[in-house]
Amino acid sequence: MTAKKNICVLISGSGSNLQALMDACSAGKINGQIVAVISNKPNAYGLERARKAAIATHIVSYDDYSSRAEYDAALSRLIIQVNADCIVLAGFMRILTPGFVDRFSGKLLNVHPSLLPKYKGLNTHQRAIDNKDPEHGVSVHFVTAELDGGPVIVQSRVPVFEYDTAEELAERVNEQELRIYPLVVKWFCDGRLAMKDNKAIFDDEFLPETGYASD
Ligand code: NHR
Ligand code: GAR
Repeated sequence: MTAKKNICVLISGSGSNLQALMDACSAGKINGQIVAVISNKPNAYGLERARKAAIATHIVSYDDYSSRAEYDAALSRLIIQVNADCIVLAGFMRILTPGFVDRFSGKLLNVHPSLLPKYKGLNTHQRAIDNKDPEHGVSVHFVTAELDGGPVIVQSRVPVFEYDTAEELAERVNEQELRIYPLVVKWFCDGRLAMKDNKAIFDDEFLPETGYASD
């Protein structure tokens, strides 16, 4: 068994994905430890969750920096300081600069609430409803400079029902997030995942564009 990987989680909100990761780490399901939780929002509920688990928390607020480059430089310093092997975006709402993304390339993961390449960006649930999509879902992907455009590792699908509200659909998607994100982080910490030529590699094989076939 190799040494535990150091995981740094970036959040902006409630932190349900963070909670699932903390639970999986403390249950020994992931060969890693969460060494820091960073939020851009001082009152994110996820910070409370981390404090309860005695995990170090940091707030890096936009308001304290005059440019995206300076903001990302502060974020980089923290990540280097905690010696992170893996940087997990879990509901983090701030677009990262290409410089930042390049520096940590292959170590940055994100959970995005859509079946990428559909619905990059925000308001994904409402867009799926408005388009009358029969299904929707979630993607875990490597982060690259192209927003929500990095290679997909795993997707999970949910049905969209006729009278769904965006909130109901988000809830259904979130249940899937809490299942697949810890699994992907486990794979990463086991050294089974990598990124090369803008493609995801799992157990030394390139994954298809929709990621690992989990259906
Ligand atoms: N950064 C890069 N370079 N590449 C990605 O793929 C990224 C990223 C940063 C965050 C998460 C993403 C999502 O899963 C993510 C992926 C925020 C926005 C956004 O528009 C878009 C996508 C994502 C996160 N943010 C606004 C901004 O100006 C702020 C919105 C707000 O504060 O509410 O940064 O969906
Ligand atoms: C998750 O549903 C995640 O997919 C989404 O925010 C939620 C965070 O929930 N991410 C984005 O919209 C990124 N732009 P959480 O804070 O409870 O983990």
